[in-house]
Amino acid sequence: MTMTTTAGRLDDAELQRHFDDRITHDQRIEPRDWMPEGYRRTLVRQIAQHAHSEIIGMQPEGNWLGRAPSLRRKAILLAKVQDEAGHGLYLYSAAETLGADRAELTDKLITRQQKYSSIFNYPTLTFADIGVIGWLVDGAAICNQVPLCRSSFGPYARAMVRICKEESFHQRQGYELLMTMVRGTAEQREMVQDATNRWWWPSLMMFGPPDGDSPNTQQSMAWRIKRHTNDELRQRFVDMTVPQAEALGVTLPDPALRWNQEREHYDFGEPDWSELKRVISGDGPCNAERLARRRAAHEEGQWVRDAAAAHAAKRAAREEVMR
Ligand code: BYC
Repeated sequence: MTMTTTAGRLDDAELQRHFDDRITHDQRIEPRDWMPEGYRRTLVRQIAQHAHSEIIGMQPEGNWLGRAPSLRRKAILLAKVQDEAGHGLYLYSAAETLGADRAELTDKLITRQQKYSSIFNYPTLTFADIGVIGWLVDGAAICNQVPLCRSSFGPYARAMVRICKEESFHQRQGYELLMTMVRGTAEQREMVQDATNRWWWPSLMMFGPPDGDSPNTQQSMAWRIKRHTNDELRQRFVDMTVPQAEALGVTLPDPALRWNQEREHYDFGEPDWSELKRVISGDGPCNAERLARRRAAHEEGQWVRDAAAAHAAKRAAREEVMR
């Protein structure tokens, strides 16, 4: 492939050199810049998965919107779920700047050709789950996503800045809800502990497989799409979360968890990686339910898409007549 610039025609090797140089100097790659096909594919894969996760992520929390214990809690939860819809939309837009088509991405999600985060395949059994999702799931999301604000692809990095600001409100609302519950009755404290027990390991799995089993990390780090490996971010999350658990007075369900003076990090146990594989491959507790719901919502929205297309066609025809 060649590309014509003001300086003349550049061949593939020169384009690649120019791209590598920009990555090395931490300059952003923008949609109209030349980029290797693998870089584009990797970004579409990661951004689409991320967008799908935000959209599917509305379901476990949406489950509690009609049963929130007070108007205040309902308003907070509603705002959070709406933010997630917004995050999905920014991210689909970022994927579109790479030439992806949003309708196709949705189709790939509902036909299981693309993934979404494993974490959203677990059920939300009590209202304490809403607090624990904010604390642990959004806490993990922040750890993972703050470095993505420095990702090498401009539209993705810029979308992440706004998303991270909202994620930090999500994390705070979860922690505040849990603080309120642990100051309540013994039964409420038990609910918080039970939810923590169920969400801890799936939250650690959000960061992906261990580095040795992560086929994409090395190349994504070289392209500066990812800034840290899965294990580095998982460690950062554990270090950040243990003192928060202590402040809440809950126990994290890992007997191996202890401060390692030499490493100056917490040691922790090994998540059940076979469970992550199962959940990613479609066999988690709620995979079928989540996808069926998404598929139904997509089908129910068909008339809106048809109406918008008909309106656009009418307008175009009217403009044609006026010309
Ligand atoms: N779940 O080589 P690896 C949120 C897949 S939204 C499912 O390490 P990579 C929130 C991986 O895709 C949360 N799949 O991959 C929303 C790959 O498969 P493919 C989502 C997983 O991309 C609402 C294969 O396993 N966050 O926080 O280098 C409410 C090998 O993995 C998972 C993002 O999407 C998993 N947990 O690293 C509240 C952040 N882990 O694609 C909260 C952006 C791995 O080769 N994404 N896989 O078929 C990332 O940072 C990276 O894509 C990952 C994986 C760290 C997730």
